[in-house]
Amino acid sequence: MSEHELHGGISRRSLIKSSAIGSLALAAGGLSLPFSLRGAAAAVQQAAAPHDSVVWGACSVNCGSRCALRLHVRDNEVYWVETDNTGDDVYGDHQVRACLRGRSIRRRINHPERLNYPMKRVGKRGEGKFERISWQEALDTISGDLQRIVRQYGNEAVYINYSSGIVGGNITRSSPYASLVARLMNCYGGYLSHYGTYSTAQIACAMPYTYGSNDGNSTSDIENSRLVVMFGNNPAETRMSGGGITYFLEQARERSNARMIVIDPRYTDTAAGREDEWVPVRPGTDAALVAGIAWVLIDENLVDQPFLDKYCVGYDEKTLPEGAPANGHYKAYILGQGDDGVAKTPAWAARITGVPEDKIIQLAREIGSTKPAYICQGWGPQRQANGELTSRAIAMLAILTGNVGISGGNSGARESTYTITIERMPVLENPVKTSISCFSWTDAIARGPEMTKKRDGVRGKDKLDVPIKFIWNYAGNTLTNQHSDINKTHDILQDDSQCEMIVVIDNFMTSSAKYADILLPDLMTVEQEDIIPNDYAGNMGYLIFLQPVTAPKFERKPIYWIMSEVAKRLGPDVYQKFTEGRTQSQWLQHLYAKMVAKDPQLPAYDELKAMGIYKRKDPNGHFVAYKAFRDDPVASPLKTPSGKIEIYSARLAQIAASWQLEKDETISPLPVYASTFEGWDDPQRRDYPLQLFGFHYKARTHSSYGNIDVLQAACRQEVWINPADAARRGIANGDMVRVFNARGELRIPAKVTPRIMPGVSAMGQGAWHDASMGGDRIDRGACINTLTTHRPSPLAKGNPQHTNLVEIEKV
Ligand SMILES: Nc1nc2c(c(=O)[nH]1)N[C@H]1C(S)=C(S)[C@@H](COP(=O)(O)OP(=O)(O)OC[C@H]3O[C@@H](n4cnc5c(=O)[nH]c(N)nc54)[C@H](O)[C@@H]3O)O[C@H]1N2
Ligand SMILES: Nc1nc2c(c(=O)[nH]1)N[C@H]1C(S)=C(S)[C@@H](COP(=O)(O)OP(=O)(O)OC[C@H]3O[C@@H](n4cnc5c(=O)[nH]c(N)nc54)[C@H](O)[C@@H]3O)O[C@H]1N2
Ligand code: SF4
Ligand SMILES: [Mo]
Repeated sequence: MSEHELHGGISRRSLIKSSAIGSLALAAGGLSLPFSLRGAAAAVQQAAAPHDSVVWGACSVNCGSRCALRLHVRDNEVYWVETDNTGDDVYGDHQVRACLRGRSIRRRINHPERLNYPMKRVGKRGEGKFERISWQEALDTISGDLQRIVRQYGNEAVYINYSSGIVGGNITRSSPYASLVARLMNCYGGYLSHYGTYSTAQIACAMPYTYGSNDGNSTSDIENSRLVVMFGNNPAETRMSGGGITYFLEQARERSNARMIVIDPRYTDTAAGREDEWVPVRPGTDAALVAGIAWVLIDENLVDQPFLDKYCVGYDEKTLPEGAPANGHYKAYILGQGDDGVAKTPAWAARITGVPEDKIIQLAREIGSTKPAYICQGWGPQRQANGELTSRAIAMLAILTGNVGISGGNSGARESTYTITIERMPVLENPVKTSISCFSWTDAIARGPEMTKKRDGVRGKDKLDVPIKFIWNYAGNTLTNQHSDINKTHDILQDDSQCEMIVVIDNFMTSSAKYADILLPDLMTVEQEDIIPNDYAGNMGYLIFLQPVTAPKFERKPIYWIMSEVAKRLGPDVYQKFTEGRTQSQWLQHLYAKMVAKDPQLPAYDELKAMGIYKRKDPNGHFVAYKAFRDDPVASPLKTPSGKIEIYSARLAQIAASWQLEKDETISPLPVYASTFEGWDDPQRRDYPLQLFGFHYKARTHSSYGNIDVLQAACRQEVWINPADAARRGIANGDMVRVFNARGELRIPAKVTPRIMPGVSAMGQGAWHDASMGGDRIDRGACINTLTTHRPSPLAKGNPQHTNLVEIEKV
């Protein structure tokens, strides 16, 4: 069920005034009737009860949105959930309405499988056998082991694993380098940190070589566009909040009448009848498509030559930097006058991408002649093994056509957003300067001291000195479920002579939690006081003031308390430095006071508390990326070494020449197309003929909400396969199939559909891994990371989790 289906049949006006029944029907949209009727009757009864209260909360999982919730509470229980009811229907002052997941949050809060007590592991690590212990014992064990490991191996042996369970506000926040765990470790000598994220490793690393940063125009600016071109971008599913992105796409397009072209191996929910054209492309080949389009743009004189001359480096000979080879410019690469001597004609591109030659020519003519054009990419294309090259290549379309830095145009990156000031709990400085890529921590356990700067991307040092011995895992499921190659990860983690201590702090017994030595039950964000800002929301920013929805239950504790208690055990100076003598609530007031000092327009603390949500429209209209540079490139240069757009990057040339790479890995100063391991042309396709990737799915936010029965029923876990591929294998829609490669096997029903191109398969990522690890290891939960690789991408050393080859057979 897409958000649009969810809102189907109920006008926006009636929603604002809706009673509990109205929004119940809305939340239950797509579910069976008896369920919603029963629920509605109960809601009416309870709504009349005199001692109910409505508490403001927010859904703070990492979906790139952030939604306001109004939680109805009675007898210390959440029994009903509504969403924002303030504001208008007009974008810029709209209601920030929760999606199907946020509306089901009471099922998470009250889930029978929530963690209630501290526990310690009793079986082998990963077996999931635990015994209840006291907080005293849990905290003593953690601090004792931490002290021992720091003494024995140094602070570099302590790692805070990537996690994104709470994209929170001032206090509750799980981002590893911004969380209270990081603050604690920085008070105690520091920790081995990481760079990059599982979300954007490749694009966030690569785009700055071109632009100095990775910015895009705000989606709301589409009202000034004539054409929208989306590469692997599916906001209808990945930005589901009423906060804005999808609606801006809708409303802004209504206003501007812009055509929309969706370039994606799947016919996405974002297309779903809204698109003017769907162009299916083989995963990992967008850069070849761009090169084919560029060839036509050059051949037919459709490039913006004055823009390229004035703002860019390396398009042709004229602006090629000193030291670059004479034929090293982009134009030579496209026309076949570069090193490879291959002209990137539409015929060449068609063979690689699967997009027909005449379609490539038609796309080039349309993109080259319709201005302004909002050319953007989601993060699917960059989550491939050659994603660094792909992300910069897609930006080339915006650059060649001069769409950068203007209203209605875009840089080729994903959307930017307007946000209001937020002052977060300061994490202090990490005394340890060494870092690894967020994806390479399993390597750092297994072969840490072998990892080097030039082969493995170690930063701050030429090589690691010690392996990881202690892991903090707070609000994350990337120990297993969300990290790659679960079977291999299991083998590394199960050996507790390697990593000696794993602390997991979560709300549920997740796949990762099963690998804890000490497992701690955290309060959820809605059970604590905090102020949370919007994530991606177009041109309206907002703050939500959450109040604890119920009193803490069982022995669940807030993270501030947990970390303060560990600090206490590490010494009075650590405790003092960590708390600065403030309680959680005093910290919140202190940080809010700083926000008001920076931004006097903000409401007073108590006023905000009463309002629940505070909204503000972007006073500048829309965000236009690199506008200052476009207006005056001399006064406002980019953050690249030349200050210009670097189509040819001398820094990348230097890295390419000095790093140790494998034969099938490419780093290039130009945004070229390069084939890669496990791509469409890998010889392994003989055994594993289907490309496979895991898209971000409406059923869950990664694994969060993955254990909610109504969501599982509404959005099933299934593998998409084209009818041609299915027929060849005797697979019918709904058949149970095995999906496998050399790394593992999972079981899942098939969705036979022309919505995916032949040769390619896909499933929602984030399903809960469910296998007998001591037995056959077949994953009946259908978590795609049973099949993905630990091998990182060449430049960012990031997660190429969308690059996989598999075979599918009927069970
Ligand atoms: N194959 C494949 N793998 C992927 C991806 C992919 O596309 N394909 N995507 C990657 C991306 S982009 C990301 S961002 C990562 C995300 O990976 P994770 O950051 O691991 O995200 P979640 O799976 O949502 O796990 C969040 C955890 O936080 C917990 N949590 C939620 N709220 C709270 C709270 O209030 N307190 C505490 N203590 N815990 C809480 C949840 O129970 C859950 O265990 O996955 C990556 N993995
Ligand atoms: N409902 C929901 N929303 C989410 C999340 C979630 O788990 N669930 N996760 C959130 C997070 S943390 C993140 S990082 C974002 C992720 O946002 P994205 O990374 O953009 O999401 P994906 O679904 O991985 O990829 C987007 C699209 O790229 C397509 N694609 C895959 N490979 C290629 C390729 O090689 N070329 C082209 N052209 N297209 C390709 C996929 O079919 C998909 O439609 O989403 C956020 N929003
Ligand atoms: S999952 Fe995301 S879009 Fe859905 S309610 Fe939560 S924050 Fe909003
Ligand atoms: Mo992400």
